[in-house]
Amino acid sequence: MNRRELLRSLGLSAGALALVPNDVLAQLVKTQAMQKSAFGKDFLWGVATAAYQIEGAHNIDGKGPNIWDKFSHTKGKIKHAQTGDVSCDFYHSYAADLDILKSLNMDVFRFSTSWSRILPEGTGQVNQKGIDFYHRVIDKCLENGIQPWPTLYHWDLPQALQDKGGWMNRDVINWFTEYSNLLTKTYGDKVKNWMVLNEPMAFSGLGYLLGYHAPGIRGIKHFAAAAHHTAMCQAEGGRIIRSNVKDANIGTTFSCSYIMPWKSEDRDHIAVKRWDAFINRFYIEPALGMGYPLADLPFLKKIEKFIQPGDMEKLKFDFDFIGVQNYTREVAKYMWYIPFMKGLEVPPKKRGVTEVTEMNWEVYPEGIYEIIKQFAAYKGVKKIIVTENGCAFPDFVMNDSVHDTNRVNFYQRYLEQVLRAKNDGVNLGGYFSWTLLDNFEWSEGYTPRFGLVHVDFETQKRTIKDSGLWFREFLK
Ligand code: IFM
Repeated sequence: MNRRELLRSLGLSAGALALVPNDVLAQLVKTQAMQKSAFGKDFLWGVATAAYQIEGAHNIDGKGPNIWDKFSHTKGKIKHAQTGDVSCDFYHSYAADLDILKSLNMDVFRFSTSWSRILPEGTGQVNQKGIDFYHRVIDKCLENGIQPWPTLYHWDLPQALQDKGGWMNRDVINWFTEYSNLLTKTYGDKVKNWMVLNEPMAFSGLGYLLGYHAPGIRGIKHFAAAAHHTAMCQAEGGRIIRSNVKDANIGTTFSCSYIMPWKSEDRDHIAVKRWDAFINRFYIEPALGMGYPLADLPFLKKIEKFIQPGDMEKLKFDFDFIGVQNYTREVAKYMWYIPFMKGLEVPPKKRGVTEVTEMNWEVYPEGIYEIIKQFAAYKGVKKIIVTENGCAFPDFVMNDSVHDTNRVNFYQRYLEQVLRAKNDGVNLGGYFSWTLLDNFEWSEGYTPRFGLVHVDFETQKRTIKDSGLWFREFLK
């Protein structure tokens, strides 16, 4: 491929291409040679999204408040005091946005349903307007030839349930059962691909251990309770989908990162082991019947207090696929004085790494290869789908274009590594980019832009970025 062909395929102007450094250009040329066909004809391509991050419409048509509505309206919790009240207004613009998705030649729209839009109080009274909204989204996907892939829970617990203790209250298993039954019975005729939870470690760890995310609770005791009930719901959700949806393809997703030692010292390996048990192994192993990895996490023995007779059996579920969600790698260093973990993840800056995203996450494409291999090595994992991967960079609209060369480069390099894992024999079924639209990035507000499509939050104007155009060409 020569410069001119590259320019055409990326949708870049000659001026913009001239600004691209030579090594980046060489990589672009190399990865442009990568063909969609190399991934196989059944490999699925899609985008992933989440209700609270895109929908807006936070208090209309009967929706009840959720923990993110409350948290984002609490002073000091979100950068620049931003909220998801309006966000991308996907609630109103879903049809046009799904037309954009179709134009990018994607197969799959991964989205989550807002629990409190459907059950404003979390249980009991059903909000028909909420039910109707997801019917419209699903129907529009089907009309556009896109497969709808819902996730039952992506972090937005109804506030009414949080007022009763939320994930810390064992009753959440019954609440989640009611919600999951309602969803799968309502949409199960048209929707066959389902995911139970989005990144349980992220929402339980950030929300109930560190307090950095909603509902802003801190402490190991709270985390231990929330974590066990989350793991119980993970399996229970799988069983509910299985019993209500004929021919369902059922998965759940995990945030995960390949972890390397700071130096190759034994002590750093101890830190790696601990962090790996915590951020990568903690939720998948009970689902596979291996129990919690407490031998490597002695401080989490507290969880045993919440385990009732019969629970260990109920934690298991035979998922059809496992969703791997990867953004970066981690480097762990032993530090005896750090409570519980006896070590820390060393931030990229401290390691002299300069290639980072707006989230300050290191760009390390080999990490996705390693973590896919790690998850694929579990006996009992039948198939892996990359259900999220992406990056935030500052983007600027110029003449109706966004030349996000760094993001194009990111995707190409990560995809090369996904292909490498597939070529090694991993049963890899698909790749979903995070994400379609710039959106509300939780406590970081709207500054980190992850989308393939730029959103002007003042006007709601959409501009397909060069990365979106690259996918359009690649998937053609
Ligand atoms: O925006 C989040 C998403 O909600 C869950 N996975 C990681 C993304 C980027 O931080």
